[in-house]
This record gives sequence, C-alpha cells and structure tokens, in this order.
Amino acid sequence: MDIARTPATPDGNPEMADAAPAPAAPPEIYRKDYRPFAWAVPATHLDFALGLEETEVTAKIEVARNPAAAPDPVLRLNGDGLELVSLAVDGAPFDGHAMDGNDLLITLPGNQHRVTIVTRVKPAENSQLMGLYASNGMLCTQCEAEGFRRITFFPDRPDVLSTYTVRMKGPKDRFPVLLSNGDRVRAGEDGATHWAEWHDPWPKPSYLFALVAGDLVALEDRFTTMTGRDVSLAIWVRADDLPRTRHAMEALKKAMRWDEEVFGREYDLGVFNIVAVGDFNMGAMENKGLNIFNTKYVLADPETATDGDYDGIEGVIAHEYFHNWSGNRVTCRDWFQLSLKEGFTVLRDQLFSQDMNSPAVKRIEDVRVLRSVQFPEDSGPLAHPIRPESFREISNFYTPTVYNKGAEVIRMMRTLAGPERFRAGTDLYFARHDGEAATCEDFVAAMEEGAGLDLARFRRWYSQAGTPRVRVEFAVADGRARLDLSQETPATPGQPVKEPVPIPLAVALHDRERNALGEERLIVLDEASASFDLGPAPQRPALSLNRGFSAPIAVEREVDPEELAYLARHDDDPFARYEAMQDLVVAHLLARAMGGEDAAGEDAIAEAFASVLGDPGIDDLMRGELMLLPGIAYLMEQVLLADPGALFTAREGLKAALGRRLSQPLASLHARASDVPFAMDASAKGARKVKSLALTLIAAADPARAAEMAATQYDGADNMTDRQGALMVLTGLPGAERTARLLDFYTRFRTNALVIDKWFSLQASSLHPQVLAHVRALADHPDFTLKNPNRVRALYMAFAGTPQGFHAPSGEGYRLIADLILALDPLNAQTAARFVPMLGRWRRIEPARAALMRGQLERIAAAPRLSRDTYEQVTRSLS
Ligand code: B3K
Ligand code: ZN
Repeated sequence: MDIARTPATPDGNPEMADAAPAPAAPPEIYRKDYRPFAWAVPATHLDFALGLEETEVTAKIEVARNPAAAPDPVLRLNGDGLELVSLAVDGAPFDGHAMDGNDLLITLPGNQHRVTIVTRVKPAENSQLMGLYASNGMLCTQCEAEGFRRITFFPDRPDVLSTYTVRMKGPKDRFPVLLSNGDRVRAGEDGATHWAEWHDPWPKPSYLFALVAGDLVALEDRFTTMTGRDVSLAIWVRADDLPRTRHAMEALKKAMRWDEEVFGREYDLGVFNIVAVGDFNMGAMENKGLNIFNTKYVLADPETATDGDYDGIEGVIAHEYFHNWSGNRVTCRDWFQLSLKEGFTVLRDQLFSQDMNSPAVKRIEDVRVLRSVQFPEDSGPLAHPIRPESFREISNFYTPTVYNKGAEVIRMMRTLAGPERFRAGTDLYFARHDGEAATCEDFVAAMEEGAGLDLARFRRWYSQAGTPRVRVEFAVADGRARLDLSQETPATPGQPVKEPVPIPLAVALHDRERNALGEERLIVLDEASASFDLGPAPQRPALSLNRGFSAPIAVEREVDPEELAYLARHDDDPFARYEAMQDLVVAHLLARAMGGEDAAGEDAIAEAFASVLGDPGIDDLMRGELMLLPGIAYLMEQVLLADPGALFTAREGLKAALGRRLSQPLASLHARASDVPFAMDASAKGARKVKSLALTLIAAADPARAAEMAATQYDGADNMTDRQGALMVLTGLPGAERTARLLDFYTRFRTNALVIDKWFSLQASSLHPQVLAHVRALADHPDFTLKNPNRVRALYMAFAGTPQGFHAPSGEGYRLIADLILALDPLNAQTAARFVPMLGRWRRIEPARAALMRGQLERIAAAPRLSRDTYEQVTRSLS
C-alpha cells in the first residue's frame, strides 16, 4: 500500500515536492484501527555528529518481536524528509529494504536483530521547527508528536518504549553545552571537538527524546525530594538572559513540592534541565529530564514581563514538570489518547496555580479561556470529542478541546468524588500503569475503582463533541423550591445525535429578602431531564447555579435582572458572582447590538459596577475580574449568526457609558491603585490590574483625558504591567502620545525579542480605526519575520482577535489572514494551520461576512501543495 502523503512542503527537500504529482488527500487515520506494533525496541543508541548545516545521525536500535502483537516480519520505520546514508542489520550492510511513502520497511528473518541506520539532516534549513533544528546558533529538538521521524527512521509512535543512550560530538566553541535526556554518564574532548554521552534509564516513546547543543549558561539550584534524594536543577539560557530566570526556577521548585504533597508524585532522575529557545512552535515540551521551553515561558523580570507573563511562566513550568508522571511515566498508547496526558496535566497545573495564587481568580480565568476558545471550537466545523475518532494530521488536535475541556472532564470526576477519593483514583492509575502506554479508558477505569465512582455514562464525555446546553426552570410550589433541568447537546460534524451526559451542578438557594446565603449542594443531572427539590423556598429566592463552573455547559435560563444584580453583589461563590455580572452584561449587549436601547439594563450594570468599584469585601484581583466585560468571542457565541461589527459597537458603547457614568469612582480607583508601590504580592498585582482596567473605561468615554493619564502612567512606569497597560490604551487613540510612546517602547526594548513581540501585538490588537493598515505596515518592518512563531503570533494572532480589524466589512482582514496562511504554510505548516479556525467560524457569522470568509478558505483550498496540516483544517472548515 503506497501512502500518498502530501509532500509535507519543501522543508529541506524541494526536489521531492516539485516532482510529486498533484497530491491526493492525506489519509485519515482512525482510532478503531489501532494495532500494537509487531516489534519491541528495548534499546536505542543514537550517535550525533553535530553541525548547524548538517548533522549525521547513527541510530542503533535493538528490536525483538512483540509477543503481544500479531507477528509481522516487516519492521516499519517512519521517516520524514530524511536522507538515508546507510543501513545495516546485525552489523552487515543491508539493501533489501523498501520504501512505503516516507516509511522504511525492513523484512527481518529472526526474532531479534540490531538495525543500524545512518541519516543526514539539515538543521539550519528546518523551518518547520520539528525534529532537529537550529535556533539562534544552537541546536535543539522538538519531537512531539511526530518529529522524531525527521531525525532518524524509527517506529515513531507513543506505544513503542525504548531505553535511550545518546552520544553527541561537535565543535567546543560553537556547542560548549551538550544535553540530552537522563543523566550525563561520560564526556571527553578531542582537540577542538568534544563529546558527551547521556543515558536515560526510563523507557520512553520517541516523542520524549530531546537533544540540545549550544552556547548556553545556566541558573542552577537543588531540590531534595520527599524521600531525601538530591536533584540538580538547571535552567539553560543565552548569557544575556540569565538575570531573567529566577522566577522560573522558583516556580519549578514549587511545582516539584506541590506534586509530592497533592498527588504523591516524586521526581525520578538526578537532574532536571530546562532549556529556553527563541524559535518554538508552542509553549514548551516535557521531554524526559530535559524540558525545552519557548523563551516566553521562562524569562521574566519586572521591567520586561507583565504579571500575566509571570503567571503564565509559573503555570507552564508546572505543567511540563507534572507531565513527568502524567505523560512520561504513564504515556499514551496512541495519539487519540492525547487528552489522557494533556487534559489531566492541564487540570493538575490549574489546581497548582489555584493553590499558589487566588483560587477564585484562577478559576474565573480558566473558565474565561474555555468559553472564549473551546466553546467556539465545540460549536464549529472543527468540533471533536476530547478523544477524537480520526485525524489526518495529529498536530491539529492539540486543541482547547483536548486540553481545556479535557481538564474540565477530569475536574468533574474530582467534583463527583471529592478531593480524597479523587486522589485514591489517581494513585491507583499511576500505580497500575506506571511504565505503560495507557488509554483514556484505563484512566476512567482506575478512577471508577480507586475513587469508587460509577462512570458508565460519564464516558460519553470522552466520545461526544459539543457543549451541552442545560435548560433551567425554577419554580416554587407549596412553599418548596423546585428545579426542572433538561439537557441537550447540539449536533456536531459526524455526530448528529447525542445522548445525555452526567452533569454535576453545584447549586445554592439564597434568600434575598433576609439577605441569607443558602448552603451549597451538588446535584447531578444524568438524564435528558429531571426535577430536583431544593427544600423550603425563601420569599425572594436567588438561584446560584453551576457554582465554581462545576460543569462545562451553557446554561439557558430567563433570569430577572434584579436577581442577577443580587447575585453579582452578594453571592459567596466568586465564580457565580462573576457569572451573574457577565449574564447581566451579555443580555444588555445583545439587546444593544440588535439596535435596542435597554436603558434599564445599562442602569443595572452601572449600579452593579459602582458597587464592585467600591466594595471593600473583595480584593483588587477579584475586582478586576468583575470589571471585565465579556469578550467578543464569547459574545459571538451567544447568538446563532453574529454580527461582529454590531457587537463591537455595542461593547464599546457600554464601555463609554460606564466610563462616563462612573468617571469619578474610576478616576479615584486609578489614583488609589497608582499609589501602590511595585511588589509581586497579590495586592500590588491587583492594584495594577484595576489600574489599567479603569483606564480602558475612561478611554472609551473621554479619549483626551485618558491619553493624558495613560501617557503619565507610561512615563512613570517601573514595571511592564503598567507600561503595557498604558500603551495598550494609547495605541487605540490617535494622537501624538501614541506615536511618541510607541517609539519610546521600541527604542527602549529593541534588543529584547519578547518585548518587541509585545510591541507588535499591542499595535495589531488595538482599537485604532487604522489597525488593518498598521498590521500591513508592521509586516514590512525589518523586525518582522515569518520564521519566528512568536513574532508571527504577536502580529497576526493579535490581529485575528480584533473585531473591527479582522472582521472589517470589506473582507480585507480575512484576506490578510488567508495571505498569511498561504505564505507561512510552506515554512511552518503547524503554525500556519493554527490560523485556519478563525476563518472557519464563517457559519456562525452574518451572511455578508460569512461569504467573504468562505471565499478566503476556498482560495486557500485551491492552492497547490498545501501541507497536511493546513489541508485538513481548511477542508474540515469548508465541509
Ligand atoms: N506536549 C507538548 C505539546 C506538543 C505539541 C506538538 N504539536 C506541550 C504540552 O502540552 O505540555
Ligand atoms: Zn501538556
């Protein structure tokens, strides 16, 4: 069977792409087709002769028939764009191999062999940033999901676990530091060349392999584990960046301790290395003992990183560290099980960040991300279950659904079981599957047994896509409060009919008359509909529902605005309080977007805002959450066919109204917050948060005054949070302050790539009416390059989030993103494909814009030689 994979773009092999006939659709791979691999690979020896232009890789792999699989004399080794130099079996040259597409097939006579493969790769030409590539003069790797096959021929699938020994040699001056997984066991030098050998005692799949060679320095530290073992920690960066590594190191040590205390997980090697790389497709990667990070999630100091950056670093450092157990010690059987490690690890990092910071605020932030990114995915053409049934390109399934909804699904198990029983479930899971490649089903089964839950129906959360909608009727009869609930999950591609899922709902019934807060209880809706008796009804009840966002659902309920206003002001559950505020604003903005006035709604919101601004019972971090208006993505999700322009105008209108009506309290909040000296504690961070939020509302009402205040805030800033907050406001306002501060920002930080990314982002996401023209000009800026994913995202992702730019009625915003996808696809398919979903939203947008979006998708689809990544996303978006 010859698999006609679309030549995955020229990356280093232009001849191949040119010679290929019109590419057939890349094959679809199904979960149901999983078969264990016929061969086991007990040991893998890799030998690298390192060079930026060219690296030669000698792989010696020991293979043995896998007794658990159907016998097959053919050893199938995956490859991708490799130059095969030589092949030997059991020490003798071997030329009886065959190629099947990119795969190398070797027919082996016996039960056990040693296969030696020499390949050559060109790291400096590797713009896909998968496999071995060069970044800023150093060499590094990214292998998840299928990058290892770009280094050597190998069974590149997560269920083939092997013990790795890695030897590498290269010029001392260029690559003074040589790192790989596990421990360094030997090293030596030979004139201008030196070498090192690393050994990782833990069997692992190829996607966890890593190698780094470069001119790096480290911040070093130590950690003593719960059983008293000593671990050396190091964070490797370029020399200039060393002063910005402290926060990451503190985060690492906190994460290590927390995982021991909360999940009983201890680190299992003598070394833990982290390397920061400037060119990276995503946030970071959990390679065993050698995490590789995007510099964005390592480097911070107050001058160059915002409070949000600090939180992001803490969360991602923890996330990758937690993978050492949820992902590495217990890995995935196949890529359909991705949520097994990702959903679980996201939950673990969320719980960690909740414990390290404000749990209330962290929970609200996580729900905000879920609803603005995952809900739209779940209601669009790319909807898929957290455990997908098929894919063409696995890179397209590192999604908010697999990650964030996956985390919510496991969080629901925790809610159902309670923290102690949940821990018993995870203990059983880790004990039972340690050293294995497991499935989501294994996790659920361990949770059933260990936590004592019946999850028979709950498994539907793994197989069904779509966000369940829960219809809520609240009634009082004979003095008792009754809740009538019914659920429905809308059809999604390939899944026209849905079954009910168990939905745990934390509820409380408050008494508005006596201002008495009711006790929280957990009810579970596990049928299509059910009624619940909530006990004696108060005279004027307020129903607090889905507290803490106990289930990832959309609630449908007609609520009286006064009840919402009560909840927004008094609910003891911070999420419910936030939610009441959001509901109040959403109802008003939808009315406004449809041309209504809704003066009563505006009054209610202004009143609720006023009480939030002056409420001494909440801290500023929480105050900031309550001041945040729902974002455009979330608003668009609330209607069947969205008019982004009208929603944008309504939202800006409300901001202006609030800025006008609350101009006094907002100004004094800004003044009070401006007096708080810089510190990294919650109260100073909160002050910075409300300061810039107040400024955005003032800017909507009184641009001239805001420009002055923002300029003052900018000029006096002693930290990036204040500086960026001020510049964000200024970039939206035409005028001299804007130009001067943008220039100042650029000049001040021109040598710091991460800050220059902010400079691009701020302009690309601004409220300025000329944002489209600005983005076009920025694409020609000498500091812009398509080769660096951070820079690409800084400019174009930021832009794709702007309703007035991306959704400009002319369609020019859509064209700009489509042009980007086409230009980027041959260079970096993974990053290019990430932009397709924005255009894929067309079915949920008003007809005129929808046609323009669709037109751009069709233009992309018609382009020759699309990558598998972009091909899959575009065809799914059009179907
Ligand atoms: N596991 C990696 C993601 C790899 C993405 C490959 N396209 C980072 C993480 O989720 O921790
Ligand atoms: Zn992860």
